[in-house]
Amino acid sequence: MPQPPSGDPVQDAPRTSGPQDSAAGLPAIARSLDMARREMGVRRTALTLLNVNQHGGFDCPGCAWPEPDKPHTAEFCENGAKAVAEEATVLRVRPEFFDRHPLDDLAGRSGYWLGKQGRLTTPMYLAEGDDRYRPVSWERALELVADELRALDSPDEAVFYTSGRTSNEAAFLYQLFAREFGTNNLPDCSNMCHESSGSALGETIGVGKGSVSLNDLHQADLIIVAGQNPGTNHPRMLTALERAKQAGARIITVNPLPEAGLRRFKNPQTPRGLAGPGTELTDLFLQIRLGGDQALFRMLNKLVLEADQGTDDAFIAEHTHGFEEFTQAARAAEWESTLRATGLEREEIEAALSMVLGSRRTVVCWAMGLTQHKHSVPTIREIVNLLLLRGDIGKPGAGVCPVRGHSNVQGDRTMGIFERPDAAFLDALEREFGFAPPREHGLDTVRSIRALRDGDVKVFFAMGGNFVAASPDTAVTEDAMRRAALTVHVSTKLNRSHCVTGARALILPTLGRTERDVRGGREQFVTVEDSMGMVHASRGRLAPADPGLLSESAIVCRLARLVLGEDSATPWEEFERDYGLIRDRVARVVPGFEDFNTRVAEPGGFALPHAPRDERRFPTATGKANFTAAPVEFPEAGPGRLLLQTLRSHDQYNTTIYGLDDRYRGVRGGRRVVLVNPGDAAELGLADGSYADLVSEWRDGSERRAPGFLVTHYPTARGCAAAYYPETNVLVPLDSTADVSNTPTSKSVVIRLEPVGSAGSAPSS
Ligand SMILES: Nc1nc2c(c(=O)[nH]1)N[C@H]1C(S)=C(S)[C@@H](COP(=O)(O)OP(=O)(O)OC[C@H]3O[C@@H](n4cnc5c(=O)[nH]c(N)nc54)[C@H](O)[C@@H]3O)O[C@H]1N2
Ligand SMILES: Nc1nc2c(c(=O)[nH]1)N[C@H]1C(S)=C(S)[C@@H](COP(=O)(O)OP(=O)(O)OC[C@H]3O[C@@H](n4cnc5c(=O)[nH]c(N)nc54)[C@H](O)[C@@H]3O)O[C@H]1N2
Ligand SMILES: [Mo]
Repeated sequence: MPQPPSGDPVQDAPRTSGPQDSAAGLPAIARSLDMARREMGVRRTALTLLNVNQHGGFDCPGCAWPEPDKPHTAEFCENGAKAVAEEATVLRVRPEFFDRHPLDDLAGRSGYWLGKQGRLTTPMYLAEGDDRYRPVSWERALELVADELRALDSPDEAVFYTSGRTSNEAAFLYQLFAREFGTNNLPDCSNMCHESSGSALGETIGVGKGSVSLNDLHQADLIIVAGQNPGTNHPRMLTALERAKQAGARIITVNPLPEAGLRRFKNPQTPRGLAGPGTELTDLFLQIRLGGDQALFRMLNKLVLEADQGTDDAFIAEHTHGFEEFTQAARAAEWESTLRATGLEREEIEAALSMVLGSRRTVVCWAMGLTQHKHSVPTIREIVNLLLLRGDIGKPGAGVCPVRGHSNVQGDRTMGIFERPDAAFLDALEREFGFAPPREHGLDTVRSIRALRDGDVKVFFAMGGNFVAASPDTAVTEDAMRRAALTVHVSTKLNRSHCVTGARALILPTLGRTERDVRGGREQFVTVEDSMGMVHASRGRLAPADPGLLSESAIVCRLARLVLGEDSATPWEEFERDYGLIRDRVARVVPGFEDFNTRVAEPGGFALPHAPRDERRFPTATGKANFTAAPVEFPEAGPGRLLLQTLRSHDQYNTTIYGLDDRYRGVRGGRRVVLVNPGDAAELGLADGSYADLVSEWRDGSERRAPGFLVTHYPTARGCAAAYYPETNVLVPLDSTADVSNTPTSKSVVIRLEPVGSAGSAPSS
């Protein structure tokens, strides 16, 4: 019988042994079955894992990587299995739990411990001045929220956050409710994630989404994977890379770290992968310095311009704008600063160039390594410049591939979860629902934190996620949250955001992806959109974690009726009983969803239109694909300092910690580890196995500290350290954000390391 971990604070005592050079294989299966069995027991494990990503089953709550046309019987990946086990656990958090654990006690627990207690079952209320959460009925809980919302001086004093697991149906209702209530304050996890991709792509190609399908990847000549660790975060992408390689593709990896999954993949679906050597994936590894990518791509662009027949002149003439200005900027690139920015050798960049020139179809994939820097938007635009030069957008086997995080983060945006909606979307809402939506832009994540801090926002409502742990500048964010009058979280699992609350707080437990959702006497299904713009159905198979749970859609419908009352002409009650009616409305509001209910009934679903991909049409301000020519930037840490990136271990899902190992990087039993290049460590006098505090230095002179990290010598790029998120979020200054997208710069924080204790012994703090 599964049990939650006993002791806490969990002993964080990491041991390290250096990076592995292959990913997946048998250990991946062993590890995921082990976790699944501990959370779910044996029978439930089998029932659940067989339904992941099957037609007629549920969409994996892990990542947003698309399903192949014909899913393998066990369309299986280690971290998908862990995500499912985390949700489908048989452990429960019942009202008595909160009696044994008053707020003070919960606030002292690790995120790992909180998450391992099991699924939330009952609405819980923390009254002002009370020391613990107490059970409340759904009616009372929603009345409490409604009373507080109605008492606000302005709808803009409320913020409605979304994490990216919310279904299309729930997301559509949620944004509709917020806008009928009167605000565009709809920040989401995307603000901290791929916002830079959306900003850069919207401006340059006219659509803020990727332009490739899975088949394009399979057909590419060259795939560049920059700033991404698919072995851990998108394991099924390795299968696609393997298939592309078998068809003759070459792969360039651009990363400060030698990530195991990108080196060699042992596909657990094939005998060769299970027992044999697996497939070598990367042909050229560019071990770049943090934030050096814009300089790298600018130099490649200059070299492409200079090469004989390097550019697709017909494409450039017919489809693009701004070529002359860009050419001037690119020709000015010089080697000295490029090599300093990238930390690469000239020969390495020339090797990449010859692979680019030898490819007729290039795909560039990226994730957080490119999106979470000050200059992320110009970096991604520079990638677009390369693809435009080569005519590599809007043809098979080529294009841009931002690889999304949360399983429906892209769909949530499509459904209108966005603080800066465009006028056409609001016009469509107005026509369909007969109300005047607010036109003024709302608050994104960082601006919401500032507004909470400054007392301008009083109600914080979250549809999923773990806002205080995922956001930057933990101390500032937690103080800001404590200033709210009411904080509300619709959640499946306990997390830090339930422990750092406004004067009053509510936990509203909800159904997960894996569970049957029966409303109006009928089994409902929901839909999601993957990273490549495919929309398909998701049907839970398990009995709900508790019979009293409401779906996210039901919660929104009931709350909307209470808050909006007679003022709303929207049929909230009908929507709650029949999700098909929600889809009918989506079909009339969101372009590309015509005949939504019919088309989503097809196995595998349907593809959303994408003008650049489908017809080489670029719906930008100029009507063409735009070259851009931003000045090249790159971060520099200064003497005695390092640049720190904050990233994921192999045993976590964002702020949800599955376990304390990071197998591929050789870290076990703990998370407070900082990976440092041996050359840097020698210069700084930091022995392998010693301990140090990480101190971030921000330009206003302020300092932030994360104490007690195990210093681990590791082959990361010179000058560039790495440590896990969310333990290091305390180091990311709230005001350190990307230009244009306002995304926190989680991948370049200037730090110094202050040695503590003696080598080999953990500090007492
Ligand atoms: N199992 C699991 N799956 C997940 C998640 C999870 O936490 N666990 N999270 C989901 C979410 S929300 C997201 S957004 C994705 C995240 O997926 P990733 O972006 O792969 O996640 P990170 O761990 O942040 O890894 C960043 C990668 O970029 C590299 N990198 C960092 N800075 C730079 C740089 O300046 N230049 C270059 N070229 N590389 C750099 C790092 O070394 C690392 O390999 O994964 C999703 N899937
Ligand atoms: N320093 C640093 N900070 C980062 C990042 C980084 O790389 N470095 N990455 C950023 C990125 S890419 C992202 S996407 C954000 C993530 O930010 P969030 O999406 O806010 O955080 P998660 O940890 O994914 O949220 C986990 C919680 O979601 C709830 N949950 C899980 N499934 C469901 C569901 O089906 N419904 C509901 N209602 N709730 C559910 C559970 O209660 C769980 O505790 O963090 C960002 N923060
Ligand atoms: Mo993300």
